[in-house]
Order: sequence, then C-alpha cells, then structure tokens
Amino acid sequence: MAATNPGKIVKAALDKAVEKVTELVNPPVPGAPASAPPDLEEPTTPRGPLPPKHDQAAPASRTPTGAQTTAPAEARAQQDTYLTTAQGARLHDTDHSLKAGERGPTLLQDHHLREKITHFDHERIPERVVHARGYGAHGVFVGYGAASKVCMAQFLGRGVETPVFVRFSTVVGSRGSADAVRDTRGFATKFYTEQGTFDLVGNNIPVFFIQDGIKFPDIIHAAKPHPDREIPQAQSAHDTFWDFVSTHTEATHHVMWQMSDRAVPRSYRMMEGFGVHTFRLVNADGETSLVKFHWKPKLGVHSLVWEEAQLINGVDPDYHRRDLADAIESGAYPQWELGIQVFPDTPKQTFDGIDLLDPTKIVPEELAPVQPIGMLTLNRNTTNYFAETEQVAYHLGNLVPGIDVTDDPLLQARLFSYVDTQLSRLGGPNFAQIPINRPHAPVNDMFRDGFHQHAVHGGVAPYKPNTLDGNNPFTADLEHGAFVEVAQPVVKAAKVRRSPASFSDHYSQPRLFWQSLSPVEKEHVVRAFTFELGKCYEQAIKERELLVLANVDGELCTRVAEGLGLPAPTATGRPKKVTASPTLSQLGKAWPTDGRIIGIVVDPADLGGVRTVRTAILAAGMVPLLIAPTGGVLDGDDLQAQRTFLTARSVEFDALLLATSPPPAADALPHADEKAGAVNGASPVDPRVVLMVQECYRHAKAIGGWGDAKVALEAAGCGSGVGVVLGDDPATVFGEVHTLLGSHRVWERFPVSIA
Ligand code: HDE
Repeated sequence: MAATNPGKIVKAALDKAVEKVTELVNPPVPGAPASAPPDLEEPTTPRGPLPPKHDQAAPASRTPTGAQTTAPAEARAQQDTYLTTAQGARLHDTDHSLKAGERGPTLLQDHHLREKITHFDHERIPERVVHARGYGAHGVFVGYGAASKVCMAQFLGRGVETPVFVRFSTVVGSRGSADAVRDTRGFATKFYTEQGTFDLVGNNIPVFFIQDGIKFPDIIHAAKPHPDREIPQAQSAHDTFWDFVSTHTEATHHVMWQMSDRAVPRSYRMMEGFGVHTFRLVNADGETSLVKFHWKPKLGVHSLVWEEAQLINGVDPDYHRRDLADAIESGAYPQWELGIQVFPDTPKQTFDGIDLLDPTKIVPEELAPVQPIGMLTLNRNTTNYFAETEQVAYHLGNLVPGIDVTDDPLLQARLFSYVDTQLSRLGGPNFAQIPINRPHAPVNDMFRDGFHQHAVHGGVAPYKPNTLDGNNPFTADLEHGAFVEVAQPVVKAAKVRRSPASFSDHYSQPRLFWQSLSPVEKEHVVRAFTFELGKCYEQAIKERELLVLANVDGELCTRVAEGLGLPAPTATGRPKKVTASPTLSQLGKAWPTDGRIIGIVVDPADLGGVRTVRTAILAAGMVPLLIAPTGGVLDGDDLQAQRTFLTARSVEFDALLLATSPPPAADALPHADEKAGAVNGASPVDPRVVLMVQECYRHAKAIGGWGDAKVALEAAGCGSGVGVVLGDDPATVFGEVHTLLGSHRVWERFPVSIA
C-alpha cells in the first residue's frame, strides 16, 4: 500500500532516489530472471508472488469490449500466498498423487492430479504456419502531425501517443528454431488507437517473393523443410527452395535481398521495416494518395557476417530475443521513425513507370523520399511470452479511418488469410478478446457466443434493425468516426486468372539492388548464393538459378558459377538500364551505439583500467561484459565476472577490449574445453582468448588493448591489423574503439575483389 504519512512519503522518495543512484553506479546486468535474487534455501515462510521486473509490462487493463478498468495489470497474474486448484481451493500437497497406500495404485478420485496433468497436456497451441519464431515488446508511438495533409487517422496527429505491441519474427523456422538464420524478418505492429486497432504487418525486406497471394502456399512449401525428412530447419539452403525460386522468377528481387546482409540482421533494433504493399490514404477532405510505409531504425541497419551468424545459432539460438529484451531492460529503448513515400493516386496506380500494385517492386527513395510521420519506441518487455507474444493476432484488415487497402493481389489474399489462421490457432472466433488483442476503443460488434467468450453481453437484441434495444448499436458516418472504404472505381474488365503485363519484368529491380550495394556487400551476396546453391544436391537446379543470375548481372553470375564449379550461362534477355539507389546500401555512415555489447578481458591483478572503461561504456549507453578466467567477484560489488574463458564466445560482443594477455587458465585444456585446442602447442596466452581475438578480427570487429594486451593480439596474428587499437590509457583506447563501432564494423578488413 502507498505511504500516506508525509514523513513516510519523503523517506520512500529518498529510498527510491538512493536505489536509482545505486542502480546508475552499479546497473544490474540485463537478463536476471526475477525481480529479486533468490534465497539459498527453499523459502518456507508463506508470502505473495514477486512483482514483475522493472522492464516488464502486460497488456493494458481493458475489458473484452475495450473499456478501461481500474485493475492493475498484475491483477491478471497469480494471486495471494497459497497454492490453489484452478478453482481457488487451497492445496496441501502437489508433490504426491493420491494413492491407495504409499505403495499402492493411484486413485481416479485424485482431481488435483488430473486437473494438473490435463492442463499441462493442453498447454501447446498450433504454432503460426509462417512467422512461428518471434519476439514481442510493448511501446508507444507518437505522431508528428506531418501526415495530416494526406491522412486523417487520429493516431498520426501531432503529439498523439498510442500504445503499441510489436512482434518481430523469422518466416520459415518453427517456434523453437534459431534466431540468426538467413531469412526475411517479420515486423508487425499493433497500434491500439482510439479509433480502433490498426495493424501494420510488414517485413524487413521491402518486396515479396510472389505477386499474387495464391502462390503463398507454394513458396512456403518450397522454403519449409523437405516433407520427407523434415530437414533442413529454418534455412533456404536446400533444393526445394531453389527449385521453386529458379522457376518462379518473380521471386528474384526478393531472393537478391535474402542473399544480402539484410537477411542476417545484427539485431531487431537494427532493421528497417516495410509495409511492402502500397496503401491508400485518405485525408479529412476525402482526397486520396498512394503510399508505402517505412520504419527507419535510429541505430541504422546492421547485419551479422555469415560465419558469425552460424556460430551464434549454436552459441545463443535466442540471440535476437535476448538482444531486444536486454536492450529494453537496460534502458537502451529501440526506436524507429515511421515514414511514408507518397504517390499521386492516379488511375494507372504507377509512379515513374513502376507499378505500385506489384509487391516485387520498390520505389527508390531518391525518386520519392521517405517523409517521417511519427516515432515508435519500444520500452517494455512482456510479462508472459505465451499470453502476449504467442497469442497476439495481427491482421492487415485492421484499419482505421484514413488508411485503406489497394488492389495489390498479394494484399487482397492476405485480407482473407489472417483471421482464417487465427480461428484455428487461437481456438475459436473470440481471439480479439485475449488481453493482448483487446482494442482500446469501445467494442459494440453484435458478435455473440463462441468458444472462450469473455464478454458478458447484455440485452436481447444482437441484431439490426431492432426496437427492443432502441436499435443500438447505430452505424456511424464519416463525421462520427466510421471507417468508410474509399469508393475506388473498378475498371471494366473480364474475369481472368492473369497478371498485368507490367508485372512481367523480373530482372530490372534485382539489378538495381545489386548495383546499389557497396563492394563488400556485393561480396556477401556472391558468397550467400554460392553457399546456398552449393548446399543443393541437384545440378539442374543450380544451373537454372545461374541462368536467373545471368539475367540480373553478368559479374554476379560469373562469380557464383566459379564458386559452384559450373559454367556461367549467357543472359537470355537484354538488360534494361537501371539507376542505382545508394540508400539501399547499409554502409558509409556513423550510427549511435546504444545497447552494443563490449567484452572486456580483465586483468585480475590490475582492475583500475577495467573499472574506468566499464564506467565509460555504461555512460555511453552500452553493456560491458567482464571476462575472467573463472566466475565470481573481482572487486567490490560492481566488478563481477559475467563470462569466463569457458563460457564466452566472440559472437556475443560487438567489440573486444583486452586489459591483459591472460596466461592459460587452469581449465585451458582441450579435454576440459575443446576451444582450448584453438592454438597448437604451448601458448603464453589462454588459447580461448586467442580464439576470441581471432574471431573478432575475422568478423571485422573493433579490438582494443592496453597493459600487455599486445602479446595476445600477436598470438592471434593481428597485432598491427586495421581496427586494432593499442595504447597505454584505457579510456583513450576505448574512445577509439567506440568511434570504430559507430561504423558497425572495420570494413577495411575485408579485401574485396568486386568493383
Ligand atoms: Fe503473412 N501470414 N502472409 N505476410 N505475415 C501470417 O498469420 C500470408 C505476407 C507477415 O507476428 C500468418 O497470424 C499470406 C507478406 C508477418 O504474428 C498467415 C500471404 C508480408 C506475419 C499469413 C502473406 C507478410 C505474418 C501466420 C500471401 C509482409 C507475422 C500466422 C498472400 C508484408 C505476424 C498469422 C505475427 C503471418 C499469411 C504474405 C508478413 C498464415 C496468405 C507480403 C510479419 O495468416
């Protein structure tokens, strides 16, 4: 209960301030499982459940029909001190079933046993057929008011704050698959607006594999594991995927992006998001515009390198989830600016010759700049993964006044699919009443009954017209906030199963993408194609894809063909001239480093430098992880080893600092830790540290050292390498490493052979 006496209030405020200061000086390492550390012994004094952690939030307290309640969000969690049945009856034992004697058979009478096991047996629901692996967070969207000329949606108004729930995902893998796989990422945002829920269900790649929704089962069946052996999991490096995309050439543009660095993001926080389709906006005067939505991350767009991604999938399969949750917990709130490219709504629905209804095409930002209209901040983690992230249900058809759809045939099929899949995934038609899906606008829908009905509807007249309920509910008009579909004229035409001719150019934009990349990004694309096709068994499939690449770019085709040991075919068509779009490249600027993780190999004998650097890293909004020969306290309360040479792996860090060149620790033996075999023969430095340096160097990460760190760097063969900073003053060394991190990687380390 809150304090009411003034003395107590002052004391409470002071305690809070002291707590905050202590936290600033000695911030908790993100990821601790509970809001308080556990006792050593099993507690026996009855007490209530712990409160959620400071970084957690639950869905807002709304009734199933959208009204705000006064119940705190925790009221939905387990209550009180004692273990109960699902009906609230207190239990005296949950460790033994009820038996006819200690050694006798279990009795059918044991309702607690049956209730416990029955509930457990039904804990799983079907995973999403696509985008099964995902991670969500709560946040807020603030409108800039800049969209008012083209859109009347209330939530885009200047300064309007709207709660949101965002779910990021991979597409192909199942729910337990690894995060850092090569795949497109989902970027789905639920805006709980006052005018009803608006869902922007996009991806981190601005184009799609297919132009018509009817092909979705085909591309997904091809990308999912082979049906006979159910392998490979969460990968596109297999025959069925390449069989499909090499024959269905409208996929080529998406495949180019998927073979680029975009498909191995460093973090969800460092991805762009795209609505992909063109939408139709309506302003207060009823004028319409066509738009494409973009999310621009404040931290820039950054990626993993391929070997790093592969290691991560073993070392930390939850890499992207952990990164997002830790960043939010440590206060490095990720942000994205929402922007729109605006096009006149002409009868042809094209812009600069680009068909806006074709979801395999982008409009380069150089032709139509992205105009910022609001800011998204993710600032709270979920309290319960299943209740929130697993049960959240997005739908492209959840629109608000001012935002409407177009006739993009991919978009149109999606309008059908999402409710359909949610009906079976979430067990019936009332999934909008699950707390995370509850609108923040009043709901008066006249839908009744069904499995898991949480609303208790009054009245006897859920039909229209009625007189028994005074004809409530009433339909509204535009003036009263109704969503009214744009009366878009439909061109007179015959019913056909055909695409327009404008959809048939499958190669110009893939070439545009290729030509927009920097040399090192091109190298990565070449290697991704070579790797993935190299994993295919069938020669015909590789040759067919090489022909596709020949039509994209001769050099790309030749390089991949070299890697595959196959002849490079000649293009079948004459390439159209394209103009590169430099904004598509991820390189060439400096970005903020919030939430980046810096590994520090400590010198237990001299912790002064480590302390200075750790404080500087925290002050810069980053996370220091101290690496020592063994775990435990190094000094005082704040210097604790978070990693050891046994548990640390380079892929956990964005940059590495060495305060010393530690001699081999007691467990530096290949039979105790195989990594210790990384150096052949005797080494003055612990071989795991040498491996860590080598991997960081290979992955073009900034490395810094002071004290006698030079010995370890030399043992790793990179003593004088580019992006390796050596000095006497730890603070200066860190400063230089920090600057290097602004460019994400030390790109100069990759010798490139592509122009
Ligand atoms: Fe989806 N998609 N999709 N999709 N999609 C689903 O809905 C579907 C498409 C996207 O975090 C499913 O509730 C069809 C494009 C995201 O919960 C399903 C077609 C884009 C998510 C479905 C498409 C997306 C989904 C699976 C072709 C980018 C995850 C479970 C017509 C613009 C949302 C579910 C979340 C999820 C169908 C094409 C993005 C089966 C039929 C294009 C981010 O309904």
